Amino acid sequence: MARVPLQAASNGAAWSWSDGVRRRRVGGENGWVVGVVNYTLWASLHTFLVGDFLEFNYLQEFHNVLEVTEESYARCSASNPINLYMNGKTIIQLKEPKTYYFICGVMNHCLLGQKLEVLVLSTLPSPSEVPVPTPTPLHQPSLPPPPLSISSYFKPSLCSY
Ligand SMILES: [Cu+2]
Repeated sequence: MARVPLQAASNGAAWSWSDGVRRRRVGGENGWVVGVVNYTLWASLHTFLVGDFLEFNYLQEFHNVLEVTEESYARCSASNPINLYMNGKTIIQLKEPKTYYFICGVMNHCLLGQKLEVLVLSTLPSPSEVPVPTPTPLHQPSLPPPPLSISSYFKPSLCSY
């Protein structure tokens, strides 16, 4: 057993990793749907790194996943997608440090907000740059913090919602 938690279930963030590979479930437990999740907001609450996986869960009768260009994303154009996925559970590895654009190509779902833009970083930003909202604790813990290790950068605190 190298690294521990495979599921950060308590906060519903629905992401997991093992051996340093991180997988994010798009939209959390709602999945890839129309009219429920603000995917721009969802993406803003997460950090995406090269090598991470996105998992789109959806009903294939109703939705699909199109990777598109920035222009097509802005216009919600489903013509000439870069990639098209429609198997109901689409897992995509983010292999490059760039902005990826995804839309649903079914009817007007994209215009209704079923669109996702993710900025993929090559490395984690330094901790001081990560906007982690920290609730003010009522009592400061008296124990010293655990030693900082590489794996502690991957704790769900980066993905806290
Ligand atoms: Cu859709």
